[in-house]
Amino acid sequence: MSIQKTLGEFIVEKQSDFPHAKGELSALLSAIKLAAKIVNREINKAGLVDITGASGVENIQGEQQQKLDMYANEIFKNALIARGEVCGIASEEEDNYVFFDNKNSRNGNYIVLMDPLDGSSNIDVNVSVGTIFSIYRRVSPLGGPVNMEDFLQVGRKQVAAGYVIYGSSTMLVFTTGHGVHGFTYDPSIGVFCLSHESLTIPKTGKIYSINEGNYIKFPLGVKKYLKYCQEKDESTNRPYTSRYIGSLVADFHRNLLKGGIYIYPQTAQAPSGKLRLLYECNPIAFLAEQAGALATDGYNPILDLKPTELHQRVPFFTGSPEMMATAHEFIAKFKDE
Ligand code: P6P
Repeated sequence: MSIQKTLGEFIVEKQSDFPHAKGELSALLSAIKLAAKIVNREINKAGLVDITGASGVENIQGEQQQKLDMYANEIFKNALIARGEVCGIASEEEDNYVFFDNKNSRNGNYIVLMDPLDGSSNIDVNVSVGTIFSIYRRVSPLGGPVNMEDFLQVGRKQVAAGYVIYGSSTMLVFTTGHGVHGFTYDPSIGVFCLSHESLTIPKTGKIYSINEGNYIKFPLGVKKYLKYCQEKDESTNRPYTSRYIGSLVADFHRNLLKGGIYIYPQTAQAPSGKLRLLYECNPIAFLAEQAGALATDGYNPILDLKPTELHQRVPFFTGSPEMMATAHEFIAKFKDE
């Protein structure tokens, strides 16, 4: 029986892949690994203890904060503070960025942006949810406070990014710019084991993921692309299959493995779409490009967009390159209608 490589062993083995890191990025990823195990434990018993459901508090997005959202935020924040490599974080659950102002952390070289529990409205109905994280080197002077410039870096500057998916099994999927690698959690021994090395998305697929309930509000090009997906044409394997569970991490992960496209477009009411650039779209886009997929706002690569504010939203298209090319053609063709 072969013993799979653990995440810890993999990080040590790939140490030379981490730019500048003298083991710091490795320690940072280990902190994320620890926090993921703790959050996983709480999610797996969420139905048993009073930790599901809304907390009665709204976050800056004006969304009902779920208790597990806040719990996950604290767990990841504390795990990162404890390690000293991180000098500050930004989070969907925090109105502003947080400076880790202690002697241990203020010399940290890295900042982390995260969505601690994405898709959390699914928790109460036992549907997969996820954590998304994005890691940059700080640009502010070492030893001093972090500032907004640290957090508004363009996505291409990320040194690492990943997600944890709490699903039928719990997986941690990450990249440091040298491919995308997936680790499946084995709770019987408490370790993440390498299960998907060098993940690469199929060039095309048969799955499209979008909330079709918003159809009448979509731009014409998106509507035309959806009709294209639904038409019968055996030569291009259509009609495609619609799969959308309202959890970006789960929808992206499935499409990464099977091929597909995920779309959260702008609408007249939400001209910038819904998903947040810094801690949802940028990390997923880094993973996407590392896995041979594309990630755009319908026109430009997500990773090239210059952020202007912490919680800004962008339209988000990501998936198999051939499906993305076709979607872009429809969007370009009907962009002025
Ligand atoms: P809707 C979850 O709130 C999220 O940010 C993504 O995980 C998910 O894909 C999307 O929003 C779902 O949004 O409007 O379709 O419910």
